Amino acid sequence: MKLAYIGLGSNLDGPVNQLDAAVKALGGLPGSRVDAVSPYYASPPMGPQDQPDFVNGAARLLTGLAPLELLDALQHIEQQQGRVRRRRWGERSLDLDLLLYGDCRLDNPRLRVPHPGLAERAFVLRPLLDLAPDLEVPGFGDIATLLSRVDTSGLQPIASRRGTPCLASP
Ligand code: 5RY
Ligand code: CA
Ligand code: CA
Repeated sequence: MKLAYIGLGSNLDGPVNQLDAAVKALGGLPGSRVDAVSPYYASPPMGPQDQPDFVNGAARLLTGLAPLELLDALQHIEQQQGRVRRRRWGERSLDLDLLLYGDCRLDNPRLRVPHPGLAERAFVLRPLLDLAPDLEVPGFGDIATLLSRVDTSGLQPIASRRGTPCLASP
């Protein structure tokens, strides 16, 4: 079993509900359980600005799935929740990113782990810090240092999911 961190994002079709539904779906994956879910944060879009603000969070999954099996499963959940591709870096109902997989580094044509954008994105780093304040990101360093280097001023905690990470019941 490995601990995987999944980035959750949405800016269409009820973002908070999209993230909640995705967490439920993650818990239903074979050989997997959701170990913790971060608070959610709203932030302005990075990349194209002419789209709604995003809601982002992260989930920690204890899983027996291999990285590419997990990627397939994440893409399946995105499709189940109606994701349609409109444009590069554009709006989407659900985006699930495999951010970290144990202490693994992977460089595969379909999958790079740690997620290549992770170190520049406050909306990824902040939920990771909430879940694991002592986290070491393989090849990048510790999570608190990474977060200290990015601008977090655009992040707004979502009232219904503020505070400490929610630990899953056994
Ligand atoms: C930059 C470019 C493209 C950052 C930059 C993307 C999200 C990026 C987003 C999200 C928020 C995208 C990828 N420089 N903005 N933009 N949340 N995804 N706030 O999940 F992330 S497209
Ligand atoms: Ca993605
Ligand atoms: Ca993403």
